[in-house]
Amino acid sequence: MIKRTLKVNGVERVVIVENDTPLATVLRENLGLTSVKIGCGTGQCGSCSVLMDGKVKRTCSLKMSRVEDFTEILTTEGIGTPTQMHPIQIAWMAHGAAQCGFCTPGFIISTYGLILSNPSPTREDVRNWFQKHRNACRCTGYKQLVDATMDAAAVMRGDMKVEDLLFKIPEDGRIWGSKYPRPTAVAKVTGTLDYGADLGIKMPEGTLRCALVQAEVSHANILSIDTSEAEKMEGVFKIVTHKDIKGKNLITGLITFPTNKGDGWDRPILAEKKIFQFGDAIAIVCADTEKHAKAAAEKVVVKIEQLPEYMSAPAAMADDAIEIHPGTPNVYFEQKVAKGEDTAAIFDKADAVIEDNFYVSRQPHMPIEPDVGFAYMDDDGKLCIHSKSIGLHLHAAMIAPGMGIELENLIMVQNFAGGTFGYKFSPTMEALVGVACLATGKPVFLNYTWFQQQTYTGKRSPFFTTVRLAADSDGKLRSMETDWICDHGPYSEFGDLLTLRGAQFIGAGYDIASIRGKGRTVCTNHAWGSAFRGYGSTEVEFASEVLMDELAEKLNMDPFDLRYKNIYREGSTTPTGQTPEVLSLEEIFTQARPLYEAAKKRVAKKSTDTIKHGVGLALGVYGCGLDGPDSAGAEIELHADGTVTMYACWLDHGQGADMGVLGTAHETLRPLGLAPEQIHLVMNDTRTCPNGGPAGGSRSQVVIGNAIVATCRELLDAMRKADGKYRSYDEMVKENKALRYSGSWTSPCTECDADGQGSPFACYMYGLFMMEVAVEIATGKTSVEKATLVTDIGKINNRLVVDGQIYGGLAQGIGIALTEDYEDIIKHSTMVGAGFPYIKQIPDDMEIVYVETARPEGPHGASGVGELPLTCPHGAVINAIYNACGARVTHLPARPEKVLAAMKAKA
Ligand code: MCN
Ligand code: FES
Ligand code: FES
Repeated sequence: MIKRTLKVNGVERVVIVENDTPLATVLRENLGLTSVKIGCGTGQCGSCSVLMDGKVKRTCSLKMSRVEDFTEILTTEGIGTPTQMHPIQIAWMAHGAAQCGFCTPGFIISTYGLILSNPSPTREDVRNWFQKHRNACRCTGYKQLVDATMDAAAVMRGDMKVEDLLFKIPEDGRIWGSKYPRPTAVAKVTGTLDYGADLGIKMPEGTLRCALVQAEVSHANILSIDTSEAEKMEGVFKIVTHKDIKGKNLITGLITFPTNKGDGWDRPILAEKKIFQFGDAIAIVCADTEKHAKAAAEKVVVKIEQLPEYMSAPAAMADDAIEIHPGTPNVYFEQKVAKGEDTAAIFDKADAVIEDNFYVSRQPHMPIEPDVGFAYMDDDGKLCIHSKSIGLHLHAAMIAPGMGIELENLIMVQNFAGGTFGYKFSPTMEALVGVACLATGKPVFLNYTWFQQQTYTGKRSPFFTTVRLAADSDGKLRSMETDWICDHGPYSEFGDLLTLRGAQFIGAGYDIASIRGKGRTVCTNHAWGSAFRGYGSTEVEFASEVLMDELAEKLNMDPFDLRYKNIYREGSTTPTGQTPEVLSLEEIFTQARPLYEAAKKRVAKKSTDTIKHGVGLALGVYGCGLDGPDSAGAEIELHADGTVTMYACWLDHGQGADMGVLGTAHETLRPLGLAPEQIHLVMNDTRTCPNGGPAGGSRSQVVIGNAIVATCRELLDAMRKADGKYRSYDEMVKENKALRYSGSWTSPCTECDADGQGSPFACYMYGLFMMEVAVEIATGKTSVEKATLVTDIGKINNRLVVDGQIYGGLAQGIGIALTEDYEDIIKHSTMVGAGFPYIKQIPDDMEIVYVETARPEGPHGASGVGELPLTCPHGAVINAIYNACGARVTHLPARPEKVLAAMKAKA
């Protein structure tokens, strides 16, 4: 134990702590300064940054023994408060720089340190600073952070007025389509928003801290689990194993297609007989402190019989591979696509045929915030689980039978989430904390380390895709043949749905009358496949978009012209035979053409013998919704002061669900003339909010948005008088009118059939990506210098949000193209090891052009946006590399050695 006196945010504070406790933990747990976030925990993300004696320092691995007495420490709480914000915080809000907000306090402190040392930084100075201090952000693509820093510095120098950064409501009162800052922005920029780990440490006394006993191999039979030594360890309350679970001890994917050879009940909550992947949870140690829980977890002895580990689809498909789930073949689902005439005769007669095979890798989601959650029994005897879930009602149904609890006795709540990017479409720890709470009868709290986040949550499922295209000599596409394999890891949940995406999105955006193909879902022992932004489109559009460039070369056409010739026009249908809901690709290409011509000139001018520059294109299309009829509900209540409350489950990864609800409701309720702050939000709690469905498939703005419109209209209809004016609250009460209304919406869609044909989505998102790259000839090292997206996401609800969605998605596209992977379980278990893109890997020069075509089925004309920017940006990067240096990389990521090898192969 040591005593330290620290000068924290201007006040002397005494702490008595263990000398190996990290400063971050002391600031959070002893001093309650939870703006200091623990992300990676190993010095790689900057979310725990504070100023120490004026210098930016990461505190997660700084032991208290190394912190001197009277060190001056400044945290975000000490910079500004919600009622008195600092210009940096105001600038962060004005630029929409806090999405999930988890990295925000660390960035704000870092920015403060920068401006202290350099009051007039250039954009490059800012970028260098964030790079040097390892300030990592997974949501924003960094551009808005630099914009915010530049404005904050200008205000601090006196070159700009702080008022210029404050949002002003326009005269017509409309916030739809504006840059209104999201409702959670103030709490995010002041570090006062409580995430799961912040709530966890503030749980009542007696809350048990959990540590997992996890598999250290990827495939094995379990022979025995011995907890006897561990049970004797200090502070241990109980060690929960499969024996303590009252239910089926399985998580189900719920919806399994009828032709799926598995039944979907294949993921144990706690492993009993088999280990299916590295990290599988075997036991949960519940103890008084996290330290005690972890120490005891080390003492649990698990005896295993090692089985062959099938770490990729081809390995699991080999003739001699054993069934990973005995009784279910490793290839457990097939999806065909058959559109129009048979392809064989067309290919025989085609002027040009091109074929290639492609691999899109096991991209890790890498939110800065590791997975976290807790559970308790409430006073009504219901089990309440709080987590990062982006599908509360869905997850409740997936885990309740496994835990052995009736659905009506389970309440699910979403904590504010520090990014998920789709991994939380699958339940992760919900059932673990649930069974631990049921088995101990105590509140329990489980906080993953970043290593656990990386090794034991779902990943993007790698796809092996072969595409053949047949075209006329003038470039008109005639036919397409496809074959795709989805490596879905050991757990089947949604694997069939993901495989269907191959039928829906290979070749999307182009009018191809004849298509034949087949996809397969394969069980392997690598990380289980969970949703990842772009879900299927990222995996397969890469193949068709790179092949389009190969075809253009064969036909001696410009890749832009080849694409333009084939885009959806009057009479076109999608690969599933659906008529596109709007025809905006023509306009997108028209707007993109001059930008492309300018880019071609730019790269030609810049190329030298040692660094070659190139420009590449790729078309991205994705649907908004769950396949077929997709529904959501919402509720609204009118209050005595004339304000209203919207109740909605629009789950927030960090994308801006709060803004989504507010913007959509405010626009619909405009006849009432409410100010935005007169619309209160109650969100993301199954006890208080109706089922809005999961926040996947970029569906919320469209599907929940429409439910919100319907709900608000119910209220408006009830309030409207014969003369067209609206009743006050008092008049409503006097006339005995209800004060609470609900509404819902279901998309007018049909699911795809066995041939992959149908009209699965009411609204689509469209975009043409253009990437400009520089490739070092000696090393193959590629950097993206400019990213452009010309896009149609329908009418825009909030400009800060959609800009941020797009910059952030583009950054993840650059990541998957060049560096990101989770293949080597150990090497890729850290942010740096897995190729996390820091600011210098992402260009500051990002340009977005919006073509806002109103969607007939979209609320106020909006479509979705979330996944569009990650449909095919990587295709454009890869095409740009080829344009620069002739290296054709078809298997991602295009790390330098791969680019170099491709250059050599070409030579
Ligand atoms: N929006 C808008 N105007 C439009 C369309 C959308 O202003 N025309 C806004 C919406 O109000 C919402 C946001 O854009 O705030 C995204 O809307 P939408 O595309 O409907 O997507 P969801 O709200 O359903 O969000 C999910 C989507 C998905 S599937 C993933 S994965 C994802 C994403 O959004 N993960 C994210 N964006 C993310 N952003 C962050 N910061 N973190 C994640 O984990
Ligand atoms: Fe400290 Fe990541 S650098 S939590
Ligand atoms: Fe930076 Fe989410 S806003 S990590």
